[in-house]
Amino acid sequence: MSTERTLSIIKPDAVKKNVMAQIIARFEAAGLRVVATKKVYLNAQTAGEFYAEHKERPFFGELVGFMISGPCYPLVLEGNGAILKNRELMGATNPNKAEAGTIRHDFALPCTDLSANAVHGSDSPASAAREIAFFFSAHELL
Ligand code: FUP
Repeated sequence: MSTERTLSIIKPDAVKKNVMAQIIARFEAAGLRVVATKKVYLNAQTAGEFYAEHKERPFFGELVGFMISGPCYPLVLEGNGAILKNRELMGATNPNKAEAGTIRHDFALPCTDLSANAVHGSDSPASAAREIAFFFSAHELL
């Protein structure tokens, strides 16, 4: 496994629950380093652009509405095999199906709105590159 960078987002539900530090502690305990972060208020345009791949899906409107319901914190994580490691730490998309000990199980339950699943994580090297560049400029990543 090589050193990789991936994008995580601490989503508005986790920010509201005040569990950001606990989530970041999970990344650090797993050997991932926070290279950059910032507070972001997405709007309908930027949230729609970020999730453009889901534009035709029935949940798109709900997902965008949720992502603009409060601030979120995108994070660039770096470490050995960071993309897969982050996905494992997150757990299944649906928190009701996520294994105990994963972020989504531990911080997104009870969950009725699937969009409110605590974190986002890039799912491939191509997504990671696109998503990191979506939020961060080169000089923020030095
Ligand atoms: P994930 O990579 O696990 O975040 O999941 P996806 O990229 O498939 O989905 C992006 C977001 O859309 C998820 F965080 C939650 C939301 N979603 C729904 O609301 N309903 C669905 O059926 C699937 C995803």
